[in-house]
Amino acid sequence: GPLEEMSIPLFFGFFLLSSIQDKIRCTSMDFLKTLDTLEPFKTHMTDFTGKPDKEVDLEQYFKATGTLHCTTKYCNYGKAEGAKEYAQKQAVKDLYGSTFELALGALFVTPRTVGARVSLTEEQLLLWPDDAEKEAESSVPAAASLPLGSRAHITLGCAEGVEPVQTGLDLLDILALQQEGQKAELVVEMELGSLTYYGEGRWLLLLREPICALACFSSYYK
Ligand code: ACK
Repeated sequence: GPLEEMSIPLFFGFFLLSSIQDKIRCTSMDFLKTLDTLEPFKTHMTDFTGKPDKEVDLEQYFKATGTLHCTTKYCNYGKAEGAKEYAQKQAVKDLYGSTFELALGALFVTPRTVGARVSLTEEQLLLWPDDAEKEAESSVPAAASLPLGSRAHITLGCAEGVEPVQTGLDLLDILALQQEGQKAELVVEMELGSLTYYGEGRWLLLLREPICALACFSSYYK
């Protein structure tokens, strides 16, 4: 009945504890600030501006998107495909409210989004829907051939007019290029790690030291 549908949230996910949210926001800002000053980034600035000789301030370019989290299942209050089944999964019920250590292995930037890649553990993958990658196929054709959990991310910011769902698609797009073995156009060593350019404004920073973030598996209702 309608009451039952009401109890399904907008989405399930890992919600970062507030102290680590601040730390990650700072790291992300530092990264954007540094990226903005790098010659190789400036060379490809038109990916972001669309016009030559125009500068972009990445810190202003991306708008914050609220509380930092890693979505496991977007449910849209039960209207999304597989939402009810997910809410009833044993692992979801058993692990609801538990705290996990998320490993953030990379940061990535595109003209649409900035985000962090999350590398899920075996246990965390129990909470990952089987079709999360396949669902992205219409946007990223190679998505279904990527390993389970490839889409796991934290949205750190979106360009004007871009929805946060885009961040996971941008990540899959970059991982698909990596899998195809497309030679990266460029690699720059930074203090935080090595930065790779994949063309069309797509940059991925592989962190030298992954960021470990405590997060609570829970759900969000607007
Ligand atoms: O940044 P995100 O992972 O992208 O967190 C938000 C959250 O749900 C609330 O909007 C994500 N989201 C929105 N629509 C979808 C969708 N169709 N598939 C997967 N995730 C989605 C969004």
